Amino acid sequence: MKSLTLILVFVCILFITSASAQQRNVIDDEAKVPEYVVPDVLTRFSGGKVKSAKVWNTKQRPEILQKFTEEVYGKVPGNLGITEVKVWETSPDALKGKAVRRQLSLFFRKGNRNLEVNVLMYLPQQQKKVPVFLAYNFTGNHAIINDPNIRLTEAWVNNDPSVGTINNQVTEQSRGSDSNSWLVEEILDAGYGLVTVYYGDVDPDKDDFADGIHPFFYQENQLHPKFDEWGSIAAWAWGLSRVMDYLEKDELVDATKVAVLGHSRLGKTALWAGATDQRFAMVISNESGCGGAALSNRIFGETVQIINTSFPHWFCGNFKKYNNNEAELPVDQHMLLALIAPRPLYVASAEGDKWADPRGEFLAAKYASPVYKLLGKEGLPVTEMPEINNPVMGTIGYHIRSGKHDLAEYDWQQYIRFADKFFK
Ligand code: GTR
Repeated sequence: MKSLTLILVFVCILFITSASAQQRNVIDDEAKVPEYVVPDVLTRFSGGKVKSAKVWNTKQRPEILQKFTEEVYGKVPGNLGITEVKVWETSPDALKGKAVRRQLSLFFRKGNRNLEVNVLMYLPQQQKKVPVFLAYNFTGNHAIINDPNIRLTEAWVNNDPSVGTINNQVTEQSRGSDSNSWLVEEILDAGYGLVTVYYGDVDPDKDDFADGIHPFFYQENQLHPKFDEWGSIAAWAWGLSRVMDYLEKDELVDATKVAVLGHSRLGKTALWAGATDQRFAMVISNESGCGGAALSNRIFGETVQIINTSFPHWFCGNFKKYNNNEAELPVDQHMLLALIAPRPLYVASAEGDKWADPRGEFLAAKYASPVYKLLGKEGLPVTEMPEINNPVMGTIGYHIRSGKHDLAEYDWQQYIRFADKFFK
Protein backbone atom coordinates (compact mmCIF):
# COMPACT_ATOMS: atom_id res chain seq x y z
CA MET A 1 0.00 0.00 0.00
CA LYS A 2 2.80 2.31 1.02
CA SER A 3 4.69 1.65 -2.22
CA LEU A 4 1.52 2.26 -4.25
CA THR A 5 1.13 5.66 -2.58
CA LEU A 6 4.78 6.42 -3.33
CA ILE A 7 4.33 5.49 -6.98
CA LEU A 8 1.22 7.66 -7.17
CA VAL A 9 3.06 10.63 -5.63
CA PHE A 10 5.92 10.09 -8.06
CA VAL A 11 3.57 9.97 -11.06
CA CYS A 12 1.85 13.14 -9.84
CA ILE A 13 5.18 14.96 -9.49
CA LEU A 14 6.20 13.83 -12.96
CA PHE A 15 2.91 15.04 -14.37
CA ILE A 16 3.11 18.41 -12.64
CA THR A 17 6.72 19.08 -13.63
CA SER A 18 6.14 18.14 -17.25
CA ALA A 19 3.00 20.30 -17.34
CA SER A 20 4.82 23.32 -15.97
CA ALA A 21 7.78 22.66 -18.25
CA GLN A 22 5.29 22.75 -21.10
CA GLN A 23 4.12 26.13 -19.87
CA ARG A 24 7.62 27.52 -19.74
CA ASN A 25 8.85 26.40 -23.14
CA VAL A 26 8.39 29.09 -25.72
CA ILE A 27 8.03 27.65 -29.20
CA ASP A 28 10.06 29.44 -31.84
CA ASP A 29 10.55 26.51 -34.17
CA GLU A 30 7.92 26.04 -36.87
CA ALA A 31 8.27 22.25 -36.72
CA LYS A 32 7.23 22.27 -33.06
CA VAL A 33 3.95 24.15 -33.44
CA PRO A 34 1.19 21.87 -32.13
CA GLU A 35 -1.85 21.22 -34.27
CA TYR A 36 -4.55 23.82 -33.86
CA VAL A 37 -7.93 24.79 -35.20
CA VAL A 38 -8.85 28.28 -36.34
CA PRO A 39 -12.58 29.04 -36.12
CA ASP A 40 -14.12 29.96 -39.45
CA VAL A 41 -14.92 33.66 -39.45
CA LEU A 42 -18.04 33.14 -41.56
CA THR A 43 -19.59 30.37 -39.46
CA ARG A 44 -22.17 31.62 -36.98
CA PHE A 45 -21.74 30.78 -33.28
CA SER A 46 -25.19 29.23 -33.52
CA GLY A 47 -24.14 27.20 -36.60
CA GLY A 48 -24.75 27.94 -40.26
CA LYS A 49 -22.79 29.98 -42.77
CA VAL A 50 -22.80 33.73 -43.30
CA LYS A 51 -23.57 34.22 -46.97
CA SER A 52 -24.46 37.88 -47.28
CA ALA A 53 -23.04 41.26 -46.32
CA LYS A 54 -26.30 41.93 -44.53
CA VAL A 55 -25.96 38.91 -42.22
CA TRP A 56 -22.31 39.81 -41.63
CA ASN A 57 -23.14 43.41 -40.70
CA THR A 58 -26.24 42.80 -38.64
CA LYS A 59 -25.51 39.43 -36.99
CA GLN A 60 -22.03 37.98 -37.26
CA ARG A 61 -20.01 41.17 -36.87
CA PRO A 62 -21.87 42.34 -33.73
CA GLU A 63 -21.62 38.85 -32.22
CA ILE A 64 -17.87 38.62 -32.83
CA LEU A 65 -17.39 42.14 -31.50
CA GLN A 66 -19.30 41.20 -28.38
CA LYS A 67 -17.14 38.12 -27.76
CA PHE A 68 -13.96 40.16 -28.07
CA THR A 69 -15.43 42.78 -25.77
CA GLU A 70 -16.47 40.37 -23.04
CA GLU A 71 -13.70 37.79 -23.25
CA VAL A 72 -10.59 39.61 -24.47
CA TYR A 73 -10.35 43.39 -24.15
CA GLY A 74 -13.24 44.27 -21.83
CA LYS A 75 -16.09 46.69 -22.21
CA VAL A 76 -15.99 50.41 -21.55
CA PRO A 77 -18.22 50.81 -18.49
CA GLY A 78 -19.83 54.14 -19.41
CA ASN A 79 -19.77 57.26 -21.50
CA LEU A 80 -17.48 60.20 -21.01
CA GLY A 81 -16.89 62.85 -23.63
CA ILE A 82 -14.25 65.55 -23.80
CA THR A 83 -14.98 68.17 -21.14
CA GLU A 84 -12.70 70.86 -22.54
CA VAL A 85 -10.33 71.36 -25.47
CA LYS A 86 -7.48 73.76 -24.79
CA VAL A 87 -5.47 74.71 -27.87
CA TRP A 88 -2.01 75.81 -26.74
CA GLU A 89 -0.69 76.89 -30.10
CA THR A 90 -1.10 76.68 -33.85
CA SER A 91 2.28 77.63 -35.30
CA PRO A 92 2.24 78.11 -39.06
CA ASP A 93 5.95 77.68 -39.65
CA ALA A 94 7.22 74.83 -37.53
CA LEU A 95 10.09 72.57 -38.66
CA LYS A 96 11.78 75.39 -40.55
CA GLY A 97 8.61 76.35 -42.32
CA LYS A 98 7.65 72.87 -43.39
CA ALA A 99 4.70 72.30 -41.10
CA VAL A 100 1.87 73.66 -39.10
CA ARG A 101 2.33 72.50 -35.54
CA ARG A 102 -0.75 72.43 -33.37
CA GLN A 103 -0.71 71.42 -29.72
CA LEU A 104 -3.77 71.01 -27.59
CA SER A 105 -5.01 69.23 -24.53
CA LEU A 106 -8.18 67.26 -24.16
CA PHE A 107 -9.45 67.44 -20.60
CA PHE A 108 -11.73 64.81 -19.13
CA ARG A 109 -13.42 65.71 -15.86
CA LYS A 110 -15.77 63.87 -13.57
CA GLY A 111 -16.40 64.62 -9.88
CA ASN A 112 -13.03 65.75 -8.59
CA ARG A 113 -11.10 63.80 -11.20
CA ASN A 114 -9.23 65.47 -14.06
CA LEU A 115 -7.27 63.83 -16.87
CA GLU A 116 -5.22 65.74 -19.42
CA VAL A 117 -4.39 64.17 -22.77
CA ASN A 118 -1.78 66.10 -24.76
CA VAL A 119 -2.21 66.02 -28.52
CA LEU A 120 0.62 66.98 -30.88
CA MET A 121 -0.15 67.57 -34.54
CA TYR A 122 2.17 68.28 -37.46
CA LEU A 123 0.29 69.11 -40.63
CA PRO A 124 1.50 69.93 -44.13
CA GLN A 125 1.13 73.60 -44.95
CA GLN A 126 -1.96 73.41 -47.08
CA GLN A 127 -5.16 75.34 -47.03
CA LYS A 128 -7.28 72.24 -47.28
CA LYS A 129 -8.11 69.50 -44.80
CA VAL A 130 -5.50 66.76 -44.84
CA PRO A 131 -5.55 63.00 -44.18
CA VAL A 132 -3.60 62.04 -41.08
CA PHE A 133 -1.89 59.17 -39.35
CA LEU A 134 -3.03 58.95 -35.74
CA ALA A 135 -0.62 57.04 -33.53
CA TYR A 136 0.18 56.74 -29.87
CA ASN A 137 3.81 57.11 -28.86
CA PHE A 138 5.59 55.24 -26.07
CA THR A 139 7.58 57.94 -24.29
CA GLY A 140 5.94 61.34 -24.68
CA ASN A 141 5.18 63.64 -27.60
CA HIS A 142 8.47 65.47 -27.10
CA ALA A 143 10.38 62.22 -27.79
CA ILE A 144 9.22 61.81 -31.39
CA ILE A 145 11.28 64.68 -32.77
CA ASN A 146 13.78 67.17 -31.45
CA ASP A 147 11.57 70.25 -31.37
CA PRO A 148 12.06 72.45 -28.28
CA ASN A 149 8.48 73.72 -28.55
CA ILE A 150 6.79 70.45 -27.77
CA ARG A 151 5.12 70.45 -24.37
CA LEU A 152 6.31 67.85 -21.86
CA THR A 153 3.76 65.45 -20.44
CA GLU A 154 3.33 65.39 -16.69
CA ALA A 155 1.96 61.85 -16.75
CA TRP A 156 3.73 58.81 -15.33
CA VAL A 157 6.35 57.34 -17.64
CA ASN A 158 8.53 54.27 -17.33
CA ASN A 159 11.96 55.16 -15.96
CA ASP A 160 14.79 55.21 -18.48
CA PRO A 161 17.78 57.11 -17.13
CA SER A 162 19.56 56.79 -20.50
CA VAL A 163 17.11 59.33 -21.92
CA GLY A 164 16.65 61.28 -18.71
CA THR A 165 13.35 59.80 -17.66
CA ILE A 166 13.67 59.66 -13.89
CA ASN A 167 11.21 59.53 -11.00
CA ASN A 168 8.71 58.44 -13.64
CA GLN A 169 8.74 61.89 -15.22
CA VAL A 170 10.11 63.00 -18.57
CA THR A 171 12.79 65.67 -18.75
CA GLU A 172 14.25 67.94 -21.42
CA GLN A 173 16.92 65.31 -22.05
CA SER A 174 14.50 62.94 -23.76
CA ARG A 175 13.51 65.35 -26.53
CA GLY A 176 13.82 63.50 -29.83
CA SER A 177 14.97 60.30 -28.11
CA ASP A 178 12.54 58.20 -30.16
CA SER A 179 12.90 60.12 -33.43
CA ASN A 180 14.13 57.05 -35.37
CA SER A 181 10.61 55.66 -35.21
CA TRP A 182 8.89 58.79 -36.46
CA LEU A 183 9.40 59.92 -40.05
CA VAL A 184 7.77 63.28 -39.48
CA GLU A 185 9.25 65.04 -42.51
CA GLU A 186 8.58 62.16 -44.93
CA ILE A 187 4.99 61.95 -43.72
CA LEU A 188 4.54 65.67 -44.30
CA ASP A 189 6.24 65.55 -47.71
CA ALA A 190 3.80 62.83 -48.75
CA GLY A 191 0.90 65.16 -47.89
CA TYR A 192 -0.15 63.60 -44.59
CA GLY A 193 -0.40 64.98 -41.13
CA LEU A 194 0.76 63.20 -38.00
CA VAL A 195 -1.32 63.30 -34.83
CA THR A 196 0.31 61.73 -31.82
CA VAL A 197 -0.44 61.25 -28.15
CA TYR A 198 1.53 59.64 -25.32
CA TYR A 199 -0.49 56.55 -24.39
CA GLY A 200 0.30 56.95 -20.69
CA ASP A 201 -1.67 60.21 -20.66
CA VAL A 202 -4.78 58.03 -20.97
CA ASP A 203 -3.62 55.20 -18.74
CA PRO A 204 -0.10 54.70 -17.36
CA ASP A 205 1.17 51.31 -18.54
CA LYS A 206 1.40 49.51 -15.20
CA ASP A 207 -0.70 47.03 -13.32
CA ASP A 208 -2.52 49.70 -11.35
CA PHE A 209 -6.15 50.50 -11.92
CA ALA A 210 -6.17 53.45 -9.53
CA ASP A 211 -4.70 55.82 -12.11
CA GLY A 212 -5.52 56.91 -15.65
CA ILE A 213 -9.07 56.79 -17.01
CA HIS A 214 -10.31 53.61 -15.30
CA PRO A 215 -11.32 55.12 -11.92
CA PHE A 216 -13.52 57.72 -13.63
CA PHE A 217 -16.11 55.00 -14.02
CA TYR A 218 -15.90 53.28 -10.64
CA GLN A 219 -18.89 52.86 -8.42
CA GLU A 220 -18.43 53.51 -4.72
CA ASN A 221 -15.64 51.41 -3.20
CA GLN A 222 -14.74 49.86 -6.55
CA LEU A 223 -10.97 49.47 -6.95
CA HIS A 224 -10.58 47.80 -10.31
CA PRO A 225 -12.65 46.95 -13.38
CA LYS A 226 -14.99 43.96 -13.29
CA PHE A 227 -13.98 40.77 -15.11
CA ASP A 228 -15.68 41.77 -18.34
CA GLU A 229 -14.61 45.41 -18.11
CA TRP A 230 -11.72 47.15 -19.83
CA GLY A 231 -8.06 46.55 -19.30
CA SER A 232 -5.48 49.05 -20.46
CA ILE A 233 -5.65 48.20 -24.16
CA ALA A 234 -9.36 48.97 -24.27
CA ALA A 235 -8.72 52.16 -22.30
CA TRP A 236 -6.06 53.26 -24.78
CA ALA A 237 -8.40 52.42 -27.68
CA TRP A 238 -11.10 54.50 -25.99
CA GLY A 239 -8.59 57.36 -25.88
CA LEU A 240 -8.03 57.10 -29.64
CA SER A 241 -11.76 57.40 -30.19
CA ARG A 242 -11.85 60.55 -28.05
CA VAL A 243 -9.02 62.01 -30.13
CA MET A 244 -11.15 61.16 -33.16
CA ASP A 245 -14.04 63.08 -31.55
CA TYR A 246 -11.74 66.07 -31.55
CA LEU A 247 -10.37 65.51 -35.06
CA GLU A 248 -13.89 65.52 -36.47
CA LYS A 249 -14.07 69.16 -35.38
CA ASP A 250 -10.58 70.25 -36.42
CA GLU A 251 -10.75 72.46 -39.52
CA LEU A 252 -7.31 71.33 -40.71
CA VAL A 253 -7.99 67.58 -40.66
CA ASP A 254 -9.96 65.36 -43.02
CA ALA A 255 -11.56 63.11 -40.41
CA THR A 256 -12.84 60.74 -43.10
CA LYS A 257 -9.20 59.86 -43.80
CA VAL A 258 -7.68 58.98 -40.46
CA ALA A 259 -5.31 56.00 -40.45
CA VAL A 260 -4.90 54.70 -36.91
CA LEU A 261 -1.50 53.11 -36.45
CA GLY A 262 0.36 51.48 -33.62
CA HIS A 263 3.46 49.45 -32.87
CA SER A 264 3.50 46.38 -30.66
CA ARG A 265 1.16 46.82 -27.66
CA LEU A 266 0.01 49.98 -29.38
CA GLY A 267 -0.60 47.91 -32.52
CA LYS A 268 -2.94 45.72 -30.48
CA THR A 269 -4.54 48.98 -29.36
CA ALA A 270 -4.88 50.34 -32.91
CA LEU A 271 -6.62 47.12 -33.99
CA TRP A 272 -9.07 47.25 -31.11
CA ALA A 273 -9.72 50.94 -31.81
CA GLY A 274 -10.38 50.12 -35.46
CA ALA A 275 -12.70 47.27 -34.51
CA THR A 276 -14.73 49.30 -32.02
CA ASP A 277 -14.82 52.58 -33.91
CA GLN A 278 -15.61 52.47 -37.60
CA ARG A 279 -14.77 56.13 -38.07
CA PHE A 280 -11.14 55.06 -38.48
CA ALA A 281 -10.82 54.76 -42.24
CA MET A 282 -7.63 52.68 -42.15
CA VAL A 283 -5.94 50.53 -39.52
CA ILE A 284 -2.23 49.71 -39.35
CA SER A 285 -0.80 47.08 -37.05
CA ASN A 286 2.98 47.15 -36.75
CA GLU A 287 4.21 43.93 -35.16
CA SER A 288 1.31 43.71 -32.74
CA GLY A 289 1.77 39.99 -32.02
CA CYS A 290 -0.11 38.15 -29.29
CA GLY A 291 -3.48 39.71 -28.53
CA GLY A 292 -3.00 41.79 -31.69
CA ALA A 293 -2.76 40.40 -35.21
CA ALA A 294 -1.23 37.00 -34.34
CA LEU A 295 -3.42 33.93 -34.03
CA SER A 296 -3.72 32.82 -30.40
CA ASN A 297 -4.47 29.20 -31.24
CA ARG A 298 -1.14 28.89 -33.01
CA ILE A 299 1.24 28.36 -30.15
CA PHE A 300 4.35 30.19 -31.31
CA GLY A 301 6.29 32.91 -29.49
CA GLU A 302 4.31 34.82 -26.89
CA THR A 303 1.18 33.02 -25.69
CA VAL A 304 -2.00 34.06 -23.90
CA GLN A 305 -0.63 32.73 -20.63
CA ILE A 306 2.68 34.56 -21.00
CA ILE A 307 1.11 37.88 -21.91
CA ASN A 308 -1.48 37.67 -19.14
CA THR A 309 1.28 36.96 -16.65
CA SER A 310 3.70 39.67 -17.79
CA PHE A 311 1.00 42.27 -18.39
CA PRO A 312 -2.01 41.37 -16.24
CA HIS A 313 -3.54 44.81 -16.81
CA TRP A 314 -3.67 44.81 -20.62
CA PHE A 315 -6.70 42.58 -21.20
CA CYS A 316 -9.90 42.04 -19.24
CA GLY A 317 -10.12 39.63 -16.32
CA ASN A 318 -12.04 37.08 -18.39
CA PHE A 319 -9.11 36.67 -20.81
CA LYS A 320 -7.16 34.86 -18.05
CA LYS A 321 -9.53 31.92 -18.49
CA TYR A 322 -7.68 31.13 -21.69
CA ASN A 323 -4.19 30.83 -20.21
CA ASN A 324 -2.85 27.58 -21.69
CA ASN A 325 -6.40 27.07 -22.83
CA GLU A 326 -6.55 28.85 -26.18
CA ALA A 327 -8.73 26.22 -27.82
CA GLU A 328 -11.58 27.35 -25.55
CA LEU A 329 -11.45 30.91 -26.88
CA PRO A 330 -14.69 31.65 -28.75
CA VAL A 331 -12.75 33.85 -31.19
CA ASP A 332 -9.25 34.11 -32.61
CA GLN A 333 -7.41 37.17 -33.82
CA HIS A 334 -8.24 36.81 -37.53
CA MET A 335 -11.78 37.58 -36.42
CA LEU A 336 -10.54 40.81 -34.88
CA LEU A 337 -8.96 41.71 -38.22
CA ALA A 338 -12.24 40.86 -39.95
CA LEU A 339 -13.99 43.48 -37.80
CA ILE A 340 -11.97 46.12 -39.67
CA ALA A 341 -13.47 45.04 -43.03
CA PRO A 342 -14.15 46.49 -45.54
CA ARG A 343 -11.74 49.25 -44.51
CA PRO A 344 -8.08 49.04 -45.56
CA LEU A 345 -5.97 47.15 -43.03
CA TYR A 346 -2.20 46.70 -42.99
CA VAL A 347 -0.51 44.01 -40.93
CA ALA A 348 3.27 44.12 -40.65
CA SER A 349 5.79 41.72 -39.16
CA ALA A 350 9.56 41.63 -38.79
CA GLU A 351 11.82 38.68 -39.44
CA GLY A 352 13.67 39.16 -36.17
CA ASP A 353 10.45 39.46 -34.18
CA LYS A 354 9.60 35.81 -33.64
CA TRP A 355 8.05 36.71 -30.30
CA ALA A 356 5.17 38.30 -32.21
CA ASP A 357 4.82 35.25 -34.51
CA PRO A 358 5.10 36.74 -38.02
CA ARG A 359 3.51 33.68 -39.61
CA GLY A 360 0.61 33.83 -37.17
CA GLU A 361 0.12 37.48 -38.12
CA PHE A 362 0.15 36.63 -41.83
CA LEU A 363 -2.29 33.75 -41.36
CA ALA A 364 -4.69 35.92 -39.39
CA ALA A 365 -4.73 38.39 -42.28
CA LYS A 366 -5.32 35.51 -44.68
CA TYR A 367 -8.16 34.02 -42.63
CA ALA A 368 -9.81 37.44 -42.30
CA SER A 369 -9.85 37.83 -46.07
CA PRO A 370 -13.12 35.93 -46.75
CA VAL A 371 -14.98 38.73 -44.98
CA TYR A 372 -13.37 41.34 -47.24
CA LYS A 373 -14.37 39.21 -50.19
CA LEU A 374 -17.93 38.93 -48.95
CA LEU A 375 -18.01 42.73 -48.71
CA GLY A 376 -16.72 43.12 -52.27
CA LYS A 377 -13.05 43.83 -51.50
CA GLU A 378 -9.89 41.95 -52.24
CA GLY A 379 -8.52 41.15 -48.77
CA LEU A 380 -4.96 39.83 -48.93
CA PRO A 381 -3.86 39.50 -52.56
CA VAL A 382 -1.79 36.35 -51.84
CA THR A 383 -2.34 33.05 -50.07
CA GLU A 384 1.30 32.26 -49.27
CA MET A 385 3.52 34.34 -47.06
CA PRO A 386 5.55 36.78 -49.20
CA GLU A 387 9.34 36.94 -49.17
CA ILE A 388 11.15 39.22 -46.76
CA ASN A 389 10.85 42.90 -47.77
CA ASN A 390 8.19 42.14 -50.37
CA PRO A 391 5.04 44.01 -49.39
CA VAL A 392 1.70 42.92 -50.82
CA MET A 393 -1.20 45.32 -50.91
CA GLY A 394 -4.81 44.41 -51.48
CA THR A 395 -7.39 45.98 -49.20
CA ILE A 396 -5.36 44.08 -46.66
CA GLY A 397 -1.66 44.80 -46.90
CA TYR A 398 1.13 42.73 -45.40
CA HIS A 399 4.87 42.72 -45.17
CA ILE A 400 7.58 41.01 -43.25
CA ARG A 401 10.72 43.10 -43.27
CA SER A 402 14.22 42.20 -42.25
CA GLY A 403 15.38 43.43 -38.87
CA LYS A 404 14.07 43.51 -35.35
CA HIS A 405 10.94 44.45 -33.46
CA ASP A 406 10.63 48.13 -34.18
CA LEU A 407 8.63 50.82 -35.96
CA ALA A 408 11.16 51.46 -38.71
CA GLU A 409 11.62 53.72 -41.70
CA TYR A 410 10.80 50.82 -44.03
CA ASP A 411 7.46 50.30 -42.28
CA TRP A 412 6.45 53.94 -42.61
CA GLN A 413 7.39 53.95 -46.28
CA GLN A 414 4.95 51.09 -46.90
CA TYR A 415 2.21 52.73 -44.83
CA ILE A 416 2.55 55.92 -46.87
CA ARG A 417 2.25 53.89 -50.10
CA PHE A 418 -0.76 52.07 -48.69
CA ALA A 419 -2.39 55.34 -47.66
CA ASP A 420 -1.71 56.77 -51.13
CA LYS A 421 -3.54 53.80 -52.64
CA PHE A 422 -6.72 54.57 -50.72
CA PHE A 423 -6.60 58.22 -49.69
CA LYS A 424 -5.26 59.93 -52.79
C1 GTR B 1 6.45 42.80 -25.13
C2 GTR B 1 5.16 42.04 -25.16
C3 GTR B 1 4.57 42.11 -26.52
C4 GTR B 1 4.62 43.49 -27.12
C5 GTR B 1 5.82 44.30 -26.69
C6 GTR B 1 5.71 45.82 -26.85
O1 GTR B 1 7.12 42.69 -23.95
O2 GTR B 1 5.42 40.73 -24.77
O3 GTR B 1 3.27 41.58 -26.49
O4 GTR B 1 3.45 44.18 -26.87
O5 GTR B 1 6.13 44.12 -25.37
O6 GTR B 1 4.65 46.41 -26.72
O7 GTR B 1 6.75 46.41 -27.06
